[in-house]
Amino acid sequence: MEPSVARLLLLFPLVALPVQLCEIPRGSSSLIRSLDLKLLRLTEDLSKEPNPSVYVALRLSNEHSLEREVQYLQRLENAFQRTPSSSVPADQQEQPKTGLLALHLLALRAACQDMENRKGWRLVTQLKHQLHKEKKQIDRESSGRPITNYYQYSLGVLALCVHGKKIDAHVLHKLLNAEKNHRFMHNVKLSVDTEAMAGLAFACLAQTTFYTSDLVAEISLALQRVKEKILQAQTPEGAFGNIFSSPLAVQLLIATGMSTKKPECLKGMAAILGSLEQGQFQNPMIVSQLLPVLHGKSYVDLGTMQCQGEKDTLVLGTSSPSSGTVSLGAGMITIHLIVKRPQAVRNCTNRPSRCPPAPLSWPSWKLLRSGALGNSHLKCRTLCMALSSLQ
Ligand code: B12
Repeated sequence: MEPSVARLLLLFPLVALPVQLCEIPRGSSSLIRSLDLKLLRLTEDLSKEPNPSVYVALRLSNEHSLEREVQYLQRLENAFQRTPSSSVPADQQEQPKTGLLALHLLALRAACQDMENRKGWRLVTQLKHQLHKEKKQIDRESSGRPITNYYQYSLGVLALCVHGKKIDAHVLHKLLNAEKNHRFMHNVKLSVDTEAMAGLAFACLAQTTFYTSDLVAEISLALQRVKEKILQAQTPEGAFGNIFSSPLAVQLLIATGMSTKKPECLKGMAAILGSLEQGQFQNPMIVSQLLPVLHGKSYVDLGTMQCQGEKDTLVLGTSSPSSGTVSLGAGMITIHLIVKRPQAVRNCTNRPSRCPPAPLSWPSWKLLRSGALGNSHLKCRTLCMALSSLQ
């Protein structure tokens, strides 16, 4: 067979892809919006280091708070520049780790920043250099491990790929070999997160035109295998691996254009949404891996981001009625709390430190069962939680 035909056949599932993606069920829009707001609220917390992953998630969302996003990007840039100490000579400074550097580059792509300047070239060169060091370490180690881990190695490849940068074939071969030789482990178990991140890198690479047909064929086969391993890792409850690896796993399914009609996809999304409603997603890193999924996107979509015509409609605070909606299973109720004699609220707001933070999605059944809507002896704690979950 002609090499070009073989290449086309291997790429076919990807070419045919973005028609029907692994979608989320209709009627989840309030749940998605509350997750959007949850991440947006994180950007307000000046006591925490800004997280590039949170920024990427907000940028991949269908709704934005553009001014806040610009401010957060500025904070990210400042924090990133601070990483190496200015009191240490440049050649002795510790470089940011592969994963952090990669996430920073993903954030810059999510902002559609021009990389054709000294700052851009420096960052890209730095990441290429870092990946070379990782590759050398794999050669050196009998166990074939990189300096950080294969998750970060994959993030590095993905970041260069979405910026349209060509990556050294040797660097790619190390990742391909690791996938083939089942090296993506987390402790002693298969790391579905790492499989998914490597898969996202392969999905991006398979769309580029830099590489030889042999390498593209290897990449496409690796992508198919990763997808199969992820599907095989699905539990009877629907999670891929565990519930925390499921967001990245579904990103991978989205990136490979998996059909909505596939039961694996429907079951996976149902498990994710169920866990979300139960407030199981609390780790901001995982929440930021989940949000793109809820908008039907994956990190591979960063490669084609245009940053134009974005909806600047995400507003924090209680003033917007839609921000006060709480979803309950498949249906949805809207609760407007009107407190006429706000003694309990005064008690809460006078001592904000006593207000416990509400879990990510404080389920509305708790709100209802607590009697928050009819009980005149409403307790401070209940009201605080109810109000903060509605913000
Ligand atoms: C690699 C990895 C590890 C490595 C990290 C060190 C190394 N040599 O690379 C090791 C093996 C040590 C590890 C340990 C654990 N991990 Co881990 N880990 C990951 C993985 C696959 C990638 C993290 C990464 O490199 N990110 C890229 C860099 C740039 O981002 P980062 O924020 O700097 O990453 C750091 C943190 O993520 C931290 N870290 C790693 N695991 C965990 C877990 C928790 C709860 C926290 C707070 C931090 C943390 O270490 C990373 C490297 O410095 C993620 C998968 C994912 N989806 O994120 C799971 C993941 C984050 N880990 C998880 C878990 C459960 C654990 C352990 C509790 C496992 C255990 N039973 O011992 C421990 C806890 C470690 C801790 N710090 O508290 C869960 C977290 C689930 C949750 N509740 O949110 C994840 C999502 C995997 C999963 N699907 O279950 N982990």
